[in-house]
Amino acid sequence: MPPAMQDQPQRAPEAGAAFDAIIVGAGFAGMYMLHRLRGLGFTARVYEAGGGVGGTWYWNRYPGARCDVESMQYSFSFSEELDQQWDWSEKYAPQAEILSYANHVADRFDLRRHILFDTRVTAATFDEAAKCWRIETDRGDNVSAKFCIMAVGCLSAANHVPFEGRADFQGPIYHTGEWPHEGVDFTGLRVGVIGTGSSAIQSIPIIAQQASALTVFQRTATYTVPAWNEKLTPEYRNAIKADYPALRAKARARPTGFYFPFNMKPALEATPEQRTRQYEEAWQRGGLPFLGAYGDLLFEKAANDTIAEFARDKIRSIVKDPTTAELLCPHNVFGCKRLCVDTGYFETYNLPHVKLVDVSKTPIERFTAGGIEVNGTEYPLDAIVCATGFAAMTGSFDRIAITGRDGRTLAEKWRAGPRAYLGVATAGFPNLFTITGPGSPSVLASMIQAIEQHVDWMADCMAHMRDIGAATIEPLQADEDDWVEHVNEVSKVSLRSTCNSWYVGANIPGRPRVFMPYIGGFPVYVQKCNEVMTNGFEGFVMEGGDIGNEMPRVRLTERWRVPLDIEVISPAAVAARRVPVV
Ligand code: N01
Repeated sequence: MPPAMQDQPQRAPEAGAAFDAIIVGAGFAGMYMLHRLRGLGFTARVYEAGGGVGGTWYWNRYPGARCDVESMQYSFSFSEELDQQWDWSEKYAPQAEILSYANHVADRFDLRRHILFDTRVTAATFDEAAKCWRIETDRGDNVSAKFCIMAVGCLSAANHVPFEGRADFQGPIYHTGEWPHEGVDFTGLRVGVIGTGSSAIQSIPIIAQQASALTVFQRTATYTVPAWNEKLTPEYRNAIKADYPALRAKARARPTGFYFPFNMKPALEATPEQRTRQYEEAWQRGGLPFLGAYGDLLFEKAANDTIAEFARDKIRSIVKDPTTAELLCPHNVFGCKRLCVDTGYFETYNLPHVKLVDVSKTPIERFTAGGIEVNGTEYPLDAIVCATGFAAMTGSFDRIAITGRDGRTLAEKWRAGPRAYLGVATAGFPNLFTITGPGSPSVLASMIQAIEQHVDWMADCMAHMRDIGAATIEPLQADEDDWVEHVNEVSKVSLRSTCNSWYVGANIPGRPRVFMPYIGGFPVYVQKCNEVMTNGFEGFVMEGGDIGNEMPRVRLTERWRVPLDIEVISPAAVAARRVPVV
């Protein structure tokens, strides 16, 4: 059972209350939405399944959890005072510090009194007669609101693989995304880790320091780049704070929504020696910006092959046992699955008590009372860590019974893959907003920037509806279809669409294969959202107001009107300029 659910404080269910908005989730998205709506004079209630704010950073407390976007950019940008007063201690902040930041934001902006914790929304139903959403929770709450805002996160629904014999295992089984709050001491234990994605790669080196034996079950080898994490000096922080808005503006003009230097030149025009030098320099800088070594890496397979081979050579040079090294060498497209960022991951396999088990051809057969069985061999274990990821992008929606017009459920509508206009709303579900929803840059941009841009746009939209007395807004089916088609088309220009990643839902059997985030680049997307708004919410239909007489007053969205840096990216498409989206 997830930790926060064990000890829920008693409270009477809330019945019959009516709000302007219900917000589902109190991660960074829910908190910022609440802040904006309160600022505009709307009433709002937030329901949060966890016992505190922070979302991803509340749940993912596994050893070594930290951000892979640099801390100075992985933070809210809406408050210059907050930017100036908060000090990040490391280049990549650890989970505990990011959670402290979330708590600081909640206190500083007086958010908590509008949030009900330890409460999971179970159903949201659109009432066509009253033109409002009726919301139910697992604590018996039954309330209504004009708007229902899903701030449920892109990577929040843990993937609990139904391994045979799971119940037989006598030791504890953990999932990295639902880590016990009191922490886990693996000292002297034989530990098994299933998976080699970002969560595994961060936790394996730390677990190996405690465990007496560590067995890693790998289905797909992973590319990972060293973080070279370090303490931030006051001089470094002050240099950024001296002109923080400039860094924020540069970040917004980038396809990723965060700033790092990248080289537009194609890898294929460089000599092998030049490439090696370039990759080595980029490797020494480390982190996700490694993918910015050349401009064509995610567009040309031959270019990608060169960086992939460089990365494999790195693995071979670090891992001493040649058989283990070869097993750790990925052979898929570099950066196709989300690139990982590590501290001492490959080095961990040089430790005598760490073993790698390949489950790519012979999958995990079953859990037994004393371990895990693969290909007829039992690996004895005292504890198992499932670093098996999430039902990405749509998994959190699946956990709520969402019913729109004519009794149609979102689950039915999204059965063959999610469909949403701009990733913010979906036809047939009036006044339902989806922060960083499928079809928006979301996980391909720096999440907090993507969240802020969505929230500002949605808050402006809601304020405009109030200005003109509109009762509902929802996308037109044709515009939604065009956008979904565009998201799909753009994804094809990137090699990213070619492998079995969670971006396409392929990490979980039975999910439809659809490239879910928008890969066209953050500024291109922002420009589209801005145009839609200034054209009077083009592609949406509003009901019940003095529609057409008053153009939207752009309030919060104004700060996202960053001129596109055409040296870096043109509105035509990322594909045309071959700009990396890491
Ligand atoms: O999950 P994943 P994650 N048998 O899906 C394996 C973000 N994040 O939690 O690749 C055996 O990447 C699966 O194998 P395969 C980040 O965006 C960020 O690690 O499907 N293995 C894979 O190796 C990241 O991408 C940060 O073949 C099985 C692993 O489990 C996203 O969250 C930190 C299996 C799952 O990897 C998700 O990362 C952490 C099975 N039946 C996470 N089923 C930072 O900011 C699955 N696997 C640094």
